[in-house]
This record gives sequence, C-alpha cells and structure tokens, in this order.
Amino acid sequence: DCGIVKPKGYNVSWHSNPEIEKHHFGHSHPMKPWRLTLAKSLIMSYGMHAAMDTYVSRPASEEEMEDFHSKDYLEYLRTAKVAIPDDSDPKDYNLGGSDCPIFEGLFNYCAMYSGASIDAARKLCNNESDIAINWSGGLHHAKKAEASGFCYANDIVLAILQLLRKHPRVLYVDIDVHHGDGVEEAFWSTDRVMTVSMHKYDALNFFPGTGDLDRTGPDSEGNPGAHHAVNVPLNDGIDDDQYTWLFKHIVGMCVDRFRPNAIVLQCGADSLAGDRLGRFNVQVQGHGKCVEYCKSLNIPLLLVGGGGYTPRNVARAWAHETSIAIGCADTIDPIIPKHTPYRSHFRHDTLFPTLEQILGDPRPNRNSQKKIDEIVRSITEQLRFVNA
Ligand code: TV1
Ligand code: CA
Ligand code: ZN
Repeated sequence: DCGIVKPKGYNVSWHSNPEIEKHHFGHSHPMKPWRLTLAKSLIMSYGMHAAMDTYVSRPASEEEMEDFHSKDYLEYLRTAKVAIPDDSDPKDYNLGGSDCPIFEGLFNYCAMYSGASIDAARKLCNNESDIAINWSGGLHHAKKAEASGFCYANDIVLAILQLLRKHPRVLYVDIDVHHGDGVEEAFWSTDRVMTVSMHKYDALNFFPGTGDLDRTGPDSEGNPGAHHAVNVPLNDGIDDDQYTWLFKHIVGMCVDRFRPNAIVLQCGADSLAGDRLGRFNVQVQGHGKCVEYCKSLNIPLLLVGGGGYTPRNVARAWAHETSIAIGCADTIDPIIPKHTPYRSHFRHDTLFPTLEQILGDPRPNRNSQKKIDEIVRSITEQLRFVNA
C-alpha cells in the first residue's frame, strides 16, 4: 500500500458487496458487474481502503424497495424465470428483452445494489460520513414499475428518498453519457429535488431519447416541480475543457439558487473517451474534476456509479474518484502498482499502465461554442424561477 491514512475529522464510507460482481447479464451484454471487481482491485492495491470506513452492504428489503417501486413489479422481478432474451414480443414490465434480460440471481442483484445506496444515504443522514460511495449503484433508468436500459431497481431514487427524510432539499447530478430519465421522472413534481443531467442527446438515435434543453419540469401552472429539471444536451466528442467548464458553471448556479442540503452525484463512466457505448471524449482527469468540484462545496455527498462499458477505464475513473474523495489524488503513484490483481487488463493500453491515461480514438468534437453558450443562457434563464 501507499501509506494512505484516514483524513482527520473527515469520513468517507465505501459500501459494496462482492456478491454483486458475480452476476452476469449474458455473454455479449455490455453491462459487466465484473468491472466492479476490477475497480476494487485498483482501490485496494493503492491501499485506499485504509482511508475509508468500508462496509459490506446488505440487500435492501422488499419493504424498502416499495418506497419507490410497485409491489406487483417487485413480485414479478423476484419470481421471473431465467429465459433467453427475446426482443420480438412486448414484455411485462419491460423485462426479458436484450437490454434487461432475466438472469440468475436477478432479484438478489437488485436488492444488493439498492441496499448499498440506502446504507450510504443513511450514513450521510446521521452525519457518520461526509462522502458515502456505492460504485455498484447509479442505475438511473429504472421506473416505478418498469425496467429500462440495464436498470431494474432505481437505487438513486431510493437513496434520495432516504436523504429527504432528514434534508429539505437534495440536488441530483448525473454525468453518465445517458439521460437520467428515471430519477428526473420520479421527482418531476416536487421542488425538494433538483435533477441535473449532462448527456448525449439525439431524440431518435441515442437512448433514451429524452432530456432536451427545454424539458425543465411540469408546465402546469403552480406545479412545485416546475423549472427543477435541468438538462444539458450534448453532441459527440465533447472534451475535458468544455465538459468541466459546463459542469462547474451549471452545478455552481444550481447550488446558488437551490441551496441543497445534500448532493447525489451519479458518476457514470460511459462519458469517458473510448467507451464502448459512449460518444464523448472526456478523460479520467476531467471526469474526476466533477467529483472534486462537488466535494469542494462541503455539502454531504453521495457518489454512485452507473454506466461504463470499457471495464479498464471504468476501474480507472472510479479508483481515481475514490482517491479524490479521501484526498490523496495528488500523492499516489500514477503508475498502477505492480502487485495489482488483474494488472494485465490495464496493459491493454501501455506497457506501464497509469491510473489516468486512457487510450481511445478521439471522436471529432461536434459541440460548437455557440451551442455551449446557448445551453448556459437557457439554464441561467430557467434558474431565475428557482428560489429556495
Ligand atoms: C445485449 C447484447 C444487449 C448486446 C444492448 C446499447 C445489448 C446494447 C448489446 C445497447 C448493445 C442500448 C437501446 C434499443 C431501445 C434500445 C447503467 C429500441 C452495443 C446506466 C442503457 C442503454 C444505458 C440502452 C444504461 C440502449 C446506463 N445501447 N449491445 N442497448 N431499443 N438501448 O438503445 O445509462 O449507462 O449495444
Ligand atoms: Ca447523464
Ligand atoms: Zn449510460
């Protein structure tokens, strides 16, 4: 290890359960819970676990999951029979297609990652943690009674509901390359949660097709949720400079206007360059800047994972972001330790693999300054209606 010690008077808790990593969505499915094993191997080989309170999370109870999900959906999820994915006929609760297959141990998988996010939220509520981390969570597409986009239970909604028991206002920020539609929808009609998602937006050709700039909340007069959904629709190839500038500027404005008592940051790693499903050109460095900025606000912070389909880069980003949380990002050796289990996976890029360097064909940047200015102008205008 690297002599990392617990920061004094500052608590970071890490919530995980190795059971989660053992589940398989199917042979060619892009979602690989095993990426969590890879991330953990980096985190542990740097000795970061010594600087955190580490907890083996327990599965959420059905009652806890009913805080958001319907009883009948949970019942179906718990009893669904494993079958070969088939996209040809309409599905009950959207389960059993290729995106959301029914696999061995599915319900246990959902209960486990949900339990970890609920535990993490509770640590923040009773002031036992300043930052709580669940890299297995962040499954932002799941609806009250529907699976969607690799997500079955919405651990983020469950965690925010926990935070709302204590805190008047929660800010949700989502840097996954996909729109955080499930979380946005769940809190669409309340002014106690503001949701912000940055994502690739293309109504027809990129999942889930929602999250345009003018989708800001219910239009109905007097609905408290009006203006509390912030969407940042982006094009392919956005780089670190544009992305981190937008993040700080927009999240900064949201914090000023909304004055949240807690922040939940979904750190989907499919916004990184070289991602199998993503379209952006964000580096580990730029992705981490988003975490650093949220930490600097000194507001209770919940970090969850999300997408991320090039496992070695997912592991890099979440290990780097763990080091930011505990405050040792500047002191650790950039070269991945020799004794790291699975180190060969990182040698895919270079002979001496580093934590931050990722290789991926840069995509041409299709985000003009004019487009960025228009986004900022529109959101600035939107937030004039928010007064906490
Ligand atoms: C099995 C095998 C499933 C190979 C799914 C990519 C696959 C995808 C697969 C895939 C794939 C999606 C759609 C199409 C809507 C469907 C965790 C009309 C190579 C948070 C979810 C993306 C992203 C869903 C989840 C998307 C998250 N893209 N290969 N499926 N139908 N689904 O477009 O936000 O990261 O791609
Ligand atoms: Ca997003
Ligand atoms: Zn995603």
